[in-house]
Amino acid sequence: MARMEEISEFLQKGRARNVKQLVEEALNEGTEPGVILNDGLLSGMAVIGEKFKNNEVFVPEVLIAARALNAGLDILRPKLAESGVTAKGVAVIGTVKGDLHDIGKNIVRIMLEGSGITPIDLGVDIPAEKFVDAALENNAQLICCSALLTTTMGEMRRVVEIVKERGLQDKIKVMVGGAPITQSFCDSIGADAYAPDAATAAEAAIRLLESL
Ligand code: B1M
Repeated sequence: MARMEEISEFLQKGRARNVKQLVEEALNEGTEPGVILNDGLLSGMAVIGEKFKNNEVFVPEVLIAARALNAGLDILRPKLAESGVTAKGVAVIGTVKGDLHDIGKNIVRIMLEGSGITPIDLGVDIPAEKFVDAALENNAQLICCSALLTTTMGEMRRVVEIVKERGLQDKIKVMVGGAPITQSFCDSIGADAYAPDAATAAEAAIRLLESL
């Protein structure tokens, strides 16, 4: 257990090399990959997520912790696949059509991955149809749309409409976020969840997956 705490601590400090080494050592000692994932890597990322939400750490610290998370995940991924540990779900994520802002979207993606969800990152300037097509192609249960411009947030309405037009609303949930987005905008377009920040987005994503 001390080893898991060490992994969590080093991840929070963004010490990628130490995280990688400790994950290798834990595997060599026979620790289950799922335990390393949940009690080491994801528990460390959860602490960062909570601190980010409370303004105790900022974007650079999150990105550095994410690099350490990825260093550990690189070692763990093949072992997780072998041991049958499955992700909590799959989410396609992107910034909507006409919008090139991706810093916040990238942090949300990191937090989703840090919560055990597999993110499929579509990038920026993504038309509504592409979100839905990509969700179907990747068997995703969640579509995550980010927008930073008041002029582009309308594209999110179109995503929700297409999900409904194709009768997918019981299989695919839509979450929206980004600086101009509010809960009342989310309600007005009929999206399933709004989150004001990346840590809340990861919590909301888990709740949406559990609701399916
Ligand atoms: Co732009 N820009 N920008 N910009 N830019 C804003 C958004 C703006 C508010 C600045 C201003 O005028 N004060 C303004 C929008 C005004 C409006 O629409 N009301 C603006 C504008 C006007 C523009 C251009 C039109 C400027 C121009 O060319 N005349 C242009 C548009 C280009 C385009 O997209 N088509 C433009 C361009 C750019 C840059 C390329 C220079 C750069 C983007 C670089 C990049 O992203 N790779 C840029 C930047 C950096 C900003 C500001 C300064 C910072 C945005 C940011 O990254 N914040 C921004 C001003 C501001 O917000 N203070 C501004 C940090 C990031 C961590 O926060 O993205 O909010 P944020 O994400 C948060 C939450 O919102 C939430 O979680 C994140 C982490 O907690 N969240 C989600 C985000 N997505 C979520 C999804 C979820 C849930 C939560 O669920 C799915």
